Amino acid sequence: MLSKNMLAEMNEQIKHELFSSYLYLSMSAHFEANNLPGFARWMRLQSQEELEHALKFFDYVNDRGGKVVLQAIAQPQVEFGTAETIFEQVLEHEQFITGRINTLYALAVKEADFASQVFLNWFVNEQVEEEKNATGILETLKMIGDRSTAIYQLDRHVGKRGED
Ligand code: OFO
Repeated sequence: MLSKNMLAEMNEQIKHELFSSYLYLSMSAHFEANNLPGFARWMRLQSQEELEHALKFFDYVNDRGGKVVLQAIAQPQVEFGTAETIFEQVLEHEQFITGRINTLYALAVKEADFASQVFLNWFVNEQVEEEKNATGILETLKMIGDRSTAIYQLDRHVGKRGED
């Protein structure tokens, strides 16, 4: 059985994961509208991954005898800037999510909730990946600057996500 505090934090995390999914889908829509289909696809896949993250928490709460209570999800941003500023935002958002996972983990340690620690280990590793991926693309975008041919090529490259 999850503690009252842990249940509240996990329900809160479901909201954050769903918002992540919503945010990245909005970024995908932006890239679609700006003729960058590779980035649009990358964001769409990212959005789907975030939905899976939310469902991992959803299932775990149920497995531990808790009740999932879904919360309101804010409207995501609609207007975005350049690809570089978008990936800056992605990295910032993922750093925020890492902070959230750390908060949950710290609570699990404080409560000697070993099952939640094991469950959260997957997310600790995932956040290392998430930050690494966002940083990698952001660094490339910084190198490219506003050279449109290079942005076009990078768009084709990131659009191959999941194909290897
Ligand atoms: Fe992007 O890792 Fe979940 O939120």
